[in-house]
Amino acid sequence: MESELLQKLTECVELGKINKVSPFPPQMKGQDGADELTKQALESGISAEQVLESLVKGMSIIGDKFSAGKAYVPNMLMAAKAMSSGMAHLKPFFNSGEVKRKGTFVIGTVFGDLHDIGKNLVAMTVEGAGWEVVDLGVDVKPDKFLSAIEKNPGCVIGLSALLTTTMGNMEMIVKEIKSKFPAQEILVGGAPLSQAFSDKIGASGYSPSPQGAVALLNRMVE
Ligand code: B1M
Repeated sequence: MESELLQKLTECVELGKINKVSPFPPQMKGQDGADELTKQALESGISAEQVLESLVKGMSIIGDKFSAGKAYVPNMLMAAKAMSSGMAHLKPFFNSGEVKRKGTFVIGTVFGDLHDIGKNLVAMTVEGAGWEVVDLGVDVKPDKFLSAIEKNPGCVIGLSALLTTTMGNMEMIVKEIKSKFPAQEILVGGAPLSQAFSDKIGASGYSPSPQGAVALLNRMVE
């Protein structure tokens, strides 16, 4: 029963089934979508981590299909919408309820890049770990990061990039920030990145996962 529900959840993300009233995909008309199934899974006692894993699995399947030419941009978009509808129910589970904040983390997806699911997951996890999070959204240009640093002295900056083509924009942002604020801490992450790339562009740290980002942040305030 549990695995059936989680499997259905993965399928909803893969096929872009947002909720019951969503007409897409036509073969799933009238069926529960990621919205309802995530709620049901959590209510039935399945852990938030397991639910998240099933949602991410759906994204990974659609990504592989896209790579193989078997799915298209609108399919990825619908999958992202389905995933976001599920993630909305997960948000409270990521919040530990801690009142005192450890610091401020300003995060954004670099300019030229519209992918926000991973960035949102990092934001949620960091917030749940007791940090104040300022989310600048997607397609964020250097100026916006610079003014966020001025508004939030002592903050840590987080940069996310999902495209190999926007890794260069990340480098440009790090360069601009460092030229104005040489001591600014900057964390970077995103699927195409690596520790070597992070070192090359002069970021303070790289993490492939939200949990790793939390560990790096906590180490900065220990
Ligand atoms: Co895009 N897309 N996409 N896409 N898309 C990828 C990334 C791609 C790998 C698909 C593929 O070819 N298999 C490919 C990139 C290839 C490359 O550059 N190497 C790709 C492409 C090519 C494109 C377009 C160019 C397609 C086109 O138009 N021809 C276009 C670009 C648009 C743009 O940004 N300018 C495009 C568009 C889109 C949509 C808008 C349709 C949609 C995004 C919607 C949205 O985000 N709201 C989309 C999607 C959904 C994907 C896939 C399928 C899923 C991405 C995702 O959400 N993954 C993706 C294929 C894939 O990943 N399998 C793909 C799930 C998410 C939880 O993981 O984002 O990796 P991820 O985040 C992880 C870690 O990376 C890390 O933690 C997260 C949680 O574990 N992390 C950090 C991320 N940021 C971090 C920051 C940190 C620390 C960790 O510290 C600061």
